[in-house]
Amino acid sequence: MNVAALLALAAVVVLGSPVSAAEPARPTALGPTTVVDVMSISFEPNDITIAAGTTVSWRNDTTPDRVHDVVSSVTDYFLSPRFRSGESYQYRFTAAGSFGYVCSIHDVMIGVVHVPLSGRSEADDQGPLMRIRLATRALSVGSDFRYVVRRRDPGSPVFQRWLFTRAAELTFRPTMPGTYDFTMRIKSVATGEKTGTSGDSPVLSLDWPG
Ligand SMILES: [Cu+2]
Repeated sequence: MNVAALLALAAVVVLGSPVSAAEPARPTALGPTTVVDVMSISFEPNDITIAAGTTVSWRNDTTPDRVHDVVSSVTDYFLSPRFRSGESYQYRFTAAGSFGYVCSIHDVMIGVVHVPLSGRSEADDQGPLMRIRLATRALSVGSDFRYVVRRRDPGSPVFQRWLFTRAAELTFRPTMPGTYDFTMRIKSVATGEKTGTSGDSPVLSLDWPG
């Protein structure tokens, strides 16, 4: 490459940089972050509750250096490579549920991440309406996973399976006044595995009238 060509290339790079600098560094923002310390033989804390959209950063703090990983109890929901002291693994939890995980190298190392459902009760010109937010985004058409939502109506002792969906948000029109409860877990269509190793995700309760 001659000098003129190099200068032309340099000009393109320089001219291009203000444009790219104005764009986000990543296609999606990480949002809020919570740190879990990966110790010699434990995760600290090993039981956390976060809002959907939060990124968990598992930071390997072992001295002397010990290699660990982070493996979801549901196959392929999240899975880190092995990482050393000073390194971390990040995963953004976009959907509600209880997510158990383990270090596959040291099976006494276990943890869980709880992500509560959120929602609200409101009304429009057709009457009362409940909006239940399952996730910050819908699952893609090719995804092996589905959101499994259960509902307990006022006066009912049990939850009923309600919906099996990829959608991020549901709307529901209550037919009688009282408290409606909702829970969600995530199911793999291929393996039948479900998130929520210690029961359901935290219950969302909505009242009508609100
Ligand atoms: Cu480990």
